[in-house]
Amino acid sequence: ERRKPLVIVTRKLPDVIETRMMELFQTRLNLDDHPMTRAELEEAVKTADILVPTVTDTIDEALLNQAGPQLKMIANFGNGVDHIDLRVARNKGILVTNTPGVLTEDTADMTMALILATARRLSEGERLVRSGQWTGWAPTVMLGSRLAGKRLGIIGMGRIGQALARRAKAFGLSIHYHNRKPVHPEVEQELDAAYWESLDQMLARMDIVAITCPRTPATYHLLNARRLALLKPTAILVNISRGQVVDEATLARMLQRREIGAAGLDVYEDEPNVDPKLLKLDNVVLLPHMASATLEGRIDMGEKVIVNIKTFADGHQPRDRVLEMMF
Ligand code: 8YV
Repeated sequence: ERRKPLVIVTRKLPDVIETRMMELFQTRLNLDDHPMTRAELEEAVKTADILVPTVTDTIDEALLNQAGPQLKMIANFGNGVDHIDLRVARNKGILVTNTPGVLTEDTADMTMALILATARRLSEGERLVRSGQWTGWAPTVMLGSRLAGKRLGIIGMGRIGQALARRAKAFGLSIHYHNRKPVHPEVEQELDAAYWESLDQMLARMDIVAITCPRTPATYHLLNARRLALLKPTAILVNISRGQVVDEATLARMLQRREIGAAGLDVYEDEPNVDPKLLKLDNVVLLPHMASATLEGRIDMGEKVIVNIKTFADGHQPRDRVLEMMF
């Protein structure tokens, strides 16, 4: 029998996943779930055959240069792979996989939740009740804006963007999107979605903008100061992608000056640090990177990681292989 690969998992995963991994592989877990230190990560890449990192692990060139020749695979627990230097991994012959598909619906749910929460001032209303300052119903207090009839612009029409479009349609929003290329005409028709080749033109005309694209070299600060200034002063911006897609400091300043209506954010440029200006604003809804966080989703993600590792260990090409050119 072939030697079982040594798999090092950087964070605590659901128990069922850890148990299954222990059965299948020689597995080293992180039971108390502290974010791995740089020294621990260095040790991991020197000894593991297969590393299972998450978004909290920076797998950069310097780290990969410390990797031993036994490291053959990085089976990421998560979709986004912006924390992994794909070019260096490829040059070193290290296969990278991710977990697409299984977190689509949960993440789209949370995107819709952020749209609702910002448009209808959900967090603000709850803060009012909890503060004890609520003086009772009044006709012109806590007025939000109606979703039905408004325009939603989706940046990145992949799985999550499409799942969001389906939900948003049911709320009466008209669907617009910007993507590197239009989606299949049948999908476009089903979603009733209008393609904007020009992101700038789309931004200027939307009531709500949702960011659902991956963080790649091409999307870093895609919403920079110039593009944020194109938004209507009443616009709502929602981001469940990666913080680095938006210039966070500029966004915070513009929200403070009411040059942008509201923002719903699940991700930040320098997690877990959040621009302190944002914390003081009432027109923002702030979540701690939890858009995919359901128990079912985490188990599905773990199962996907296991299938990817097993496929690779059996000498086959895993379906969720991530290629640098995909980004
Ligand atoms: C994960 C995510 O929680 O998959 C992603 O890209 O941002 C989240 O769903 C996290 O990345 C796990 O590594």
